[in-house]
Amino acid sequence: MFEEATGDLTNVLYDIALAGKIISGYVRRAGIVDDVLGSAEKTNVQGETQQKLDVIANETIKQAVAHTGRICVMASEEEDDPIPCVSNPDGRYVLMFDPLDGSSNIDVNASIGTIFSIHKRSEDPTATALDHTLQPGTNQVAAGYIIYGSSTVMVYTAGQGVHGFTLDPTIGEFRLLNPDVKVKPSGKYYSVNESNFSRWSDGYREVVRHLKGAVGGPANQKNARYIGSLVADFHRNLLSGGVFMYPGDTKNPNGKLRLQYEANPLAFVIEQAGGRASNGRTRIMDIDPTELHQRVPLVIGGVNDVQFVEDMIVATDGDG
Ligand code: P6P
Repeated sequence: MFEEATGDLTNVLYDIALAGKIISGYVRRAGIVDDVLGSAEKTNVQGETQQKLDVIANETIKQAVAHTGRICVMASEEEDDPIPCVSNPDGRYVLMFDPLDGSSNIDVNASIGTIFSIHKRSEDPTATALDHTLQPGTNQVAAGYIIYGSSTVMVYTAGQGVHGFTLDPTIGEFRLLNPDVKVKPSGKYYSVNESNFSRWSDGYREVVRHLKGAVGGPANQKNARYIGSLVADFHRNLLSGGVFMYPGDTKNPNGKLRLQYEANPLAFVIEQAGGRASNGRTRIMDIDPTELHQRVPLVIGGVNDVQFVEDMIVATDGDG
């Protein structure tokens, strides 16, 4: 199933796939069985209200990998600090994840997803649990996501292309139905929350004016699609072509999305699919992280679409 990965890494991906099957089961039963929908009445480190499925997904992934001996440290969007896997502090890999991205869409039955990023442990013998997680995206050995939509699909890369597996519920296995996925250099969609327009830089405003055909005529015009669930917006653009943006703005200069377990894993996937990911100026995977939950502006999609956005930002806002 994961022929490009080798050794323990293959098994880590199987561990994540198992967690994905379990989470998929909960998502599919949400609303039918009690204690799955609605708020968990708790707030996470991001200051966001946790949904019950956030907590279920987070615990499911932790339980799937904590005692395998393959992971030395885990880090989750739902956890304040990195979690050392005490069962085997010498585990070769580090797993960072957003257990259920887009959870505000759970109760309205819109697609949601799990995003994961895998690094090798730091070679520094004095590395702390946090040190193992603060590695740049270029150090990732594998990354991907599981989207719980009309079907459950796992998309991953281990550095040899991007491969899509669809969960076949009749056999309870992920089947390779979409090998070697490539993103169009320029696609038909643009995805951004335009309600933030008034807080954007002039550069992002000019980009969106072109993408909606308000200036520049039909040359750069695209269809607007924004689900408000990163994994769903990304997956559509990966398969159909397009560009997703979550800019920084006057209220949130670094935007909303997190570098280590949202932007970096999707950046690895899009680059392996022939696309590009930046913060509007700098390649996402080249950014040296300073905090586990740090946020980063994100422009991600086909290489020509992302280049168009970057060129417009520099031309309008200057070299920054
Ligand atoms: P906004 C979901 O909460 C999420 O983290 C991403 O999945 C999504 O792309 C983004 O936030 C949506 O944020 O501010 O547009 O509602």
